[in-house]
Amino acid sequence: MAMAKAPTSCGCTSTTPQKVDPKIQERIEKHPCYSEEAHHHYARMHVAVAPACNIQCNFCNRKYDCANESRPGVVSELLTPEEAAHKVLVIAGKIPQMTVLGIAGPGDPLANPQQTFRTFGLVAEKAPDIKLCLSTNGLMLPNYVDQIKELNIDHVTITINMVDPKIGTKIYPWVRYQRKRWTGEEASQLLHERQMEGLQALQEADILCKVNSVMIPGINDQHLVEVDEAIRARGAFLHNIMPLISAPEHGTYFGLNGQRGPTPKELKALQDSCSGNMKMMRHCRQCRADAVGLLGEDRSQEFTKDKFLEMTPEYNLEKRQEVHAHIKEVKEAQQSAKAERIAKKKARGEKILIAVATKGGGIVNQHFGHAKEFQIFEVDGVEAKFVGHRKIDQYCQTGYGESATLEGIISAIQDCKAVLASKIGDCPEEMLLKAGIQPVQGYDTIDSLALNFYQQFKQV
Ligand code: CLF
Ligand code: SF4
Repeated sequence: MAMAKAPTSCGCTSTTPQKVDPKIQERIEKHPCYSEEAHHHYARMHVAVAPACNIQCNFCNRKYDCANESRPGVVSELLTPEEAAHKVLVIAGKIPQMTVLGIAGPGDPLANPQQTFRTFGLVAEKAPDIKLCLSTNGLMLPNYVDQIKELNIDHVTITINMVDPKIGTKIYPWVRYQRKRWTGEEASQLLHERQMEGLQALQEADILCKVNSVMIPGINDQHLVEVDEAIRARGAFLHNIMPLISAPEHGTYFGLNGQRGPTPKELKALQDSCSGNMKMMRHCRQCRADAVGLLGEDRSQEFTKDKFLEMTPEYNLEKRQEVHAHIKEVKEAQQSAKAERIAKKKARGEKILIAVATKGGGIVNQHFGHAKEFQIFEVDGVEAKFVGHRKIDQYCQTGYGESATLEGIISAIQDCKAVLASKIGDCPEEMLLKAGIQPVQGYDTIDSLALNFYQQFKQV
């Protein structure tokens, strides 16, 4: 997708709209980015087919993937549309819960329209149950909304970091449009107008649109409230405010000039002030342009070009539908258990945070030492609500844990009262207890283990 190279894993909380029209619910229920609930069960994949970009963002270094949806410093292997379609069919067979194909770079997909649309066309023809998703900086969007609609691309993300061109001059040094290089306020004015026009056109075409914004402290942080209002007024379905990730080694203008990213607290405060009664995405992981798997996992290394080109596609629609039907059953059972509990209990207690090691499915099913992130749940005795994630270094890499790594992990979850994992070793158990975090081992639904812990916690 096309966004500036900057931000990264947002440590955000996530919310799918409280009340969503059932028809829209159907359109998002298997999309892990558009539905927080779906992200526990369904995976997405990206194919890196779009190398060129038509703007410059101050948080981007062109040596790496588009930072609008990627972690800075990540480089993806470029694919042709045919290679990309082959990869999609391979992964659709191996990971049947993969329901969405996104094109998000490494440059801007709409600055590479032939490659982007050819890839989507090939996949639509061979794997009709896979949702198509596109992410762009928006400059060329108005030109392509008809083609997007024709190809049934139902999810489009635009990265919008400003609606005031004066602020834009601090983010975008130039824009290339109609064979001309635009600079200064004119460049940001043009980008802004094209983004708004594109957003409006998506709404008129009934295509679901998410807006990503990179939060840049001191530049657009306060201004993003205005951006939020402007995009919602034009029909954006979801707003994803991501933190700028900026370091000198990324070689970006911001990185080299000491521009800092927001703290998790600043990010959350801004997300809260924008959330109102609308949808705010808080479960974004700022993926790579070749990401594969659940949002919280990265399986891209299993499917590098040398590997997937040797694999035979085993796409099987019937088998995929069976897997999806099973996921639906599991989700429904978890939802009805939750509804039952909510109906029984009236008073909600004090809220506490709990860290969870999970490989997805709404289950505590991962060893403490294997986790690369913890999902964070806010528990009040009635429900356990997903509120974000914390990336960590994996404790157990070679069969043994590193004590320096453990210290880092504990400091990342020090505001949590407990950590839930399917197994926790003696050493981390001891250190967690010392830090005042209760280690809880079990293999069950997150809801069930989190609420059991809450009861014990309140009794102490
Ligand atoms: Fe990919 Fe983006 Fe589509 Fe999702 S990602 S193109 S909407 S399928 Fe998702 Fe990744 Fe965040 Fe993007 S977690 S960076 S929001
Ligand atoms: Fe980089 Fe272009 Fe993406 Fe901006 S839109 S982050 S310049 S690739």
